[in-house]
Amino acid sequence: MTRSAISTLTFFLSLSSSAAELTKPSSQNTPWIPPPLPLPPLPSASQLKWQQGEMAMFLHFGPNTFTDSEWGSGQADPSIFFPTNLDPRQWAAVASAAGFSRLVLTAKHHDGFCLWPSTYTNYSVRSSPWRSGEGDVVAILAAAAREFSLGLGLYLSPWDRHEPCYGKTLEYNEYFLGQMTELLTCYGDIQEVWLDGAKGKDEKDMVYLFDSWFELIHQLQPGAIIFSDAGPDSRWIGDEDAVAGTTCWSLFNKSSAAIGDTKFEYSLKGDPHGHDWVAPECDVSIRRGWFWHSSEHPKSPLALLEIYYTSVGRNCLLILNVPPNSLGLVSDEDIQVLQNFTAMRHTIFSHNFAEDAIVSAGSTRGGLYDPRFIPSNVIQEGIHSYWAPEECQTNWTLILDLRKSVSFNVLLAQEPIQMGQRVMEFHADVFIEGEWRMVANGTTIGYKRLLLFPVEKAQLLRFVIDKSRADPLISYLGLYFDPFSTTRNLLNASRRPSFNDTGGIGLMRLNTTSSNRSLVFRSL
Ligand code: FUL
Repeated sequence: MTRSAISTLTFFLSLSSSAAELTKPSSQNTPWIPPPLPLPPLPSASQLKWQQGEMAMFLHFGPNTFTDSEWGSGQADPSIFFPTNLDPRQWAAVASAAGFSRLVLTAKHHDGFCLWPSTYTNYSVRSSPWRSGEGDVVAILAAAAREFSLGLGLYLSPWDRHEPCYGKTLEYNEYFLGQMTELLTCYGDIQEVWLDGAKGKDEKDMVYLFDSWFELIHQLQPGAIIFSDAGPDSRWIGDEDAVAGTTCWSLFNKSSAAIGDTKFEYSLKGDPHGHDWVAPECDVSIRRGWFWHSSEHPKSPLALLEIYYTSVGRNCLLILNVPPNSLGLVSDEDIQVLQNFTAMRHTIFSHNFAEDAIVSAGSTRGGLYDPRFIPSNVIQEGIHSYWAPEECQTNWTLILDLRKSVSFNVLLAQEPIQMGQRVMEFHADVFIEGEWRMVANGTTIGYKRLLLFPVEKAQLLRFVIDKSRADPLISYLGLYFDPFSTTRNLLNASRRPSFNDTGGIGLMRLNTTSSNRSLVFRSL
């Protein structure tokens, strides 16, 4: 060990925050220093709750499930919709067992067929033989979600290939908001409204009055997160593979984005100078297509684990599509894959090697007598306790003494995002053979950052924040062992071709200009 390494180590370990040091001496009546100022933009209470949910289950279900198609023409006879064993309770049970916090259903996909008996169209479950036209998939799912304490989200496709008034601005926007109102007033708490910008190449021009939609949604369901290419609450990351940018900010400028005209690089990374908090959401299907097809099979559990690292592990919410089959059930093979995926996450994340670490820091806001900002807060789970450095420091370092040498290959870091997303660059070193050796580095952290690296055996880990928008705050550091993944594929993970890149009608890019408070869409 070099002389400077020994002295650095001795210095940090002398700062370690053992329980004895945390008791404020009674003679010392110095008032506590308040928490640092939050750094805007900040997430709303709903955005915070949404992000802590981490994973949602997407359910693509409708006539396409029975016609073996992805983008239904809108002409399929409603009699085709006849799931003999439809059981949304089973969907909810599967989601709950696999650790999903929400269910998001395609209440209406592009074919225009409504899974609830909308009063504005005959193209719905009401015209199907399922339950003699008396059924309501949204209602049954809402009850199942409540039973399993899951949130409910709904996807109402703007593009409607059945509805005759599609293309007529006033009529269709009235129609759409009428349906939206039914969905947001008849089924209890709706936590997410999912909107996309997909539209077929030769489709009619259509002006969606997005601002009015957003206002109505927030008025009827103040706690709902609105997802679209451009927010306002969560944004598409720009691919359907759930591979977010290794740099991934929740900061964003809504005015720089438009629904149906995604700037992929901008959506993928977010914007460190963004004025809005628009958290990233990654959508991907467990199978190749979004709807169930008898010829398709689920991805492997390992592929899902990789997706978890590149989405949840990069500050995003993962919305994983698990399409019910034509019986109306999640297929056994999908359930098996989800069970193995869950077991893998459990194996990795149920043992944190840093759980009992002695933690020290270069500096601590308010000193070590004030328990609110002490280094050991980073081994308390969650984002509500955190370590804060003294103000005006540039040495932002935490050292974790694991008490014995252990093998690990995953680092989990979290920021208390309720205080703003701050960290711009960081790295982690292990102390091996008398020297600090870097094992991982990154740019953004956000709500959750997972870094996988070749297995290291060490007792000391040094976490250094190299660059930050303001004093960095760290709420959690964990060290884990992942026996399943190889770093080769993960370190290089980038965008893979998505379903809509390769087949079907293809996504049309739309050109957007602003007109008053609504967005105007024109075909390119
Ligand atoms: C896209 C749609 O075109 C796909 O069919 C699917 O619903 C996906 C989640 O969103 O925009």
